[in-house]
Amino acid sequence: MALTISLTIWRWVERARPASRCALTSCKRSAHRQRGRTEIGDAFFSEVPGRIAYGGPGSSDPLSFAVYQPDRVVLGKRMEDQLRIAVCLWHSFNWPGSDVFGVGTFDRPWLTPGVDPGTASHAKLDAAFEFIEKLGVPFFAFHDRDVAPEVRTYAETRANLDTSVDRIEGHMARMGARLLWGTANLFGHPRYAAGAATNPDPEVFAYAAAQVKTMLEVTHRLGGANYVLWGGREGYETLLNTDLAREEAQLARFLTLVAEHKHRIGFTGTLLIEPKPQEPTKHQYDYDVATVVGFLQRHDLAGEYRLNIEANHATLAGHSFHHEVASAIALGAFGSIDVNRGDYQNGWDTDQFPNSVDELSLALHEILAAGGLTAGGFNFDAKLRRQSVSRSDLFHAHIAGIDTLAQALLAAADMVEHGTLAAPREERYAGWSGQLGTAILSGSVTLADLERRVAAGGIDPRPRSGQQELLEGLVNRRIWAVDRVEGPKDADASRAGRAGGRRS
Ligand code: XUL
Ligand code: CO
Repeated sequence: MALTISLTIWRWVERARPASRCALTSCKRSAHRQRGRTEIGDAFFSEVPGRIAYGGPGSSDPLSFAVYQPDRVVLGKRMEDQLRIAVCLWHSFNWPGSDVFGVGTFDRPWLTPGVDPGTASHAKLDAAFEFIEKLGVPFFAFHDRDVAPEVRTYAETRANLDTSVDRIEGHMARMGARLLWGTANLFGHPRYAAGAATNPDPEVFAYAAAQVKTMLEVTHRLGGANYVLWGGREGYETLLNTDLAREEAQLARFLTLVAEHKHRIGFTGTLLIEPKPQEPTKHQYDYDVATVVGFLQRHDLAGEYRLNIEANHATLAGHSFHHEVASAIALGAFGSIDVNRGDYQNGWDTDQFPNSVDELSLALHEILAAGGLTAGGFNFDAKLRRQSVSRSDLFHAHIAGIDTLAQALLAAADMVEHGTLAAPREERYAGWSGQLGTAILSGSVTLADLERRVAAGGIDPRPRSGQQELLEGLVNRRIWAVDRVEGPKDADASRAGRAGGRRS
């Protein structure tokens, strides 16, 4: 009975998938499993015929950008160079659409159980790079296990990784794609259930070290701009079995070894730590920006690491994304962004594609006002919803997210050009540039000196408005007024034209 049902489901699945859609060749499905074929047949995303073009805000074609124009100059840089957008291989190509209550729903043939791992990795990579090329974004990001799932032995997994990296290198050369960051998956395998660097067993620490050494070298080989460490399970489930001081020392040792190896191999990219407060563990040591910066300073690592801030991790920590970006900039530790959002009605990492121009404008304003991105970028570390089972859904998600980001960039640049927030902020702190403020900050006055001045009647401060509602209104005006249609290409002409036309 059970067998009959399984066979019926299998036949139904086979019929539901048109043969031309199988990434593992034009397809006798069981045959490619037997023969372990590596060649790829039809394009995986054949329903998207070519590169996604700019259609403008009026276009009715959902497979076009309404706002994103890579060559449009914004604050003196091409939009593509301001945003440095990356596609994330993990969520978009290596996650089957499973959740805690159900199996995968997505059409990802390379994740089918039993497919030869090499064949599967190649099919996955070819589909991923077809996607990146059609989307027309410059970067991608991946974990070691996204392209080489763990097999029987370390040596075999390592050999598969090398083969996948060769293939990645070929795709990069062919289409000029760049690696925003590489990272090692130190959270999926059961050996990491009690952490990687913070594991009570030093052999697990050693295994994690081997993985990170390898991926750091792979990232270096591929010319990666950054290397990310996300402490997926560096935390605890219960304090009853946890020695906090010991685990902190282990994590510091691990991060020191990674920094040493970076210098040993001559990797010039930035090392990034990605804060997250919890999930999958109850408590994660890299809780938020301030916690990580404190940790780095305690262990003399602040010069070696910057931060990869994820929007949804910020909200999980009880902060806004804006807060985390502003904090990292204020602490001199800003690096890069994972731009997925959460859902305000639930408290876990839903990893959704961004859709709020208002929220992103404020974060982007902080980044632009601080000089813009350098090695970092905007990585779409985002997942489709489990019901988004069409191949084109991956395009729609990225197009909508990229347009949101592009619109937020225009709004943020507009605020920078108008000094919408900079001018009132400068005015608010003006006293600190005066005689009293500089005397206090330079350390040339004591508490007793200050008391004497107050008692002498020379100091009698009056409350002043913080102007919150005024500023909120001004920000909204800039967001609403922003020009979605490309203006003059020349940066100065663009600035002059905009500043003259619509001053707030
Ligand atoms: C998990 C997460 C990861 C890191 C890289 O929440 O954000 O994808 O970005 O391991
Ligand atoms: Co992330």
